[in-house]
Amino acid sequence: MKILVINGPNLNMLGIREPQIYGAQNFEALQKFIKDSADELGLSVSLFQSNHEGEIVDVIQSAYGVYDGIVINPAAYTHTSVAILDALKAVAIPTVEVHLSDINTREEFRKFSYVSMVAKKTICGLGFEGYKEALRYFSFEK
Ligand code: CA2
Repeated sequence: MKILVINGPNLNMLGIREPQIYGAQNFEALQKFIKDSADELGLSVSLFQSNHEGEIVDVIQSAYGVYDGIVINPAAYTHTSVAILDALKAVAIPTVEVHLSDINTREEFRKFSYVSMVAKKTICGLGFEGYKEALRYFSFEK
């Protein structure tokens, strides 16, 4: 199974501020955690991060016919991006949404997610572990 993991804006800044919300580890540590988790679960994984909505749309489009699943943390675009929702609908690749924090217990504006409208599953508030949980959705190893 080939899985594309997409991280949205500012996740590359992890670890520098707000450790009480997002944890103290940096983005490099997150990427290593995702790769190690994929190895353990017998999945092939590609990692992509961008701060730009259009680049995220482009990478979702180019996943068509190439990847079996998408794991996405759209970060702030979660709450605003019809374009990302439409791209996920267009490619119809099974998608699991992840958030490090529990978006349902934070500010009102974070409670709504466009991506949830298409995601098979949404995992919130588990920190790095949430990405492993999302990968598990695609794994036979479980
Ligand atoms: O909890 C999550 O994973 C989020 O997707 C993270 C986003 C936020 O906009 C979403 O509402 C929930 C933020 C990404 C990282 O933001 C940083 C903030 C301060 C320092 C470093 C990163």
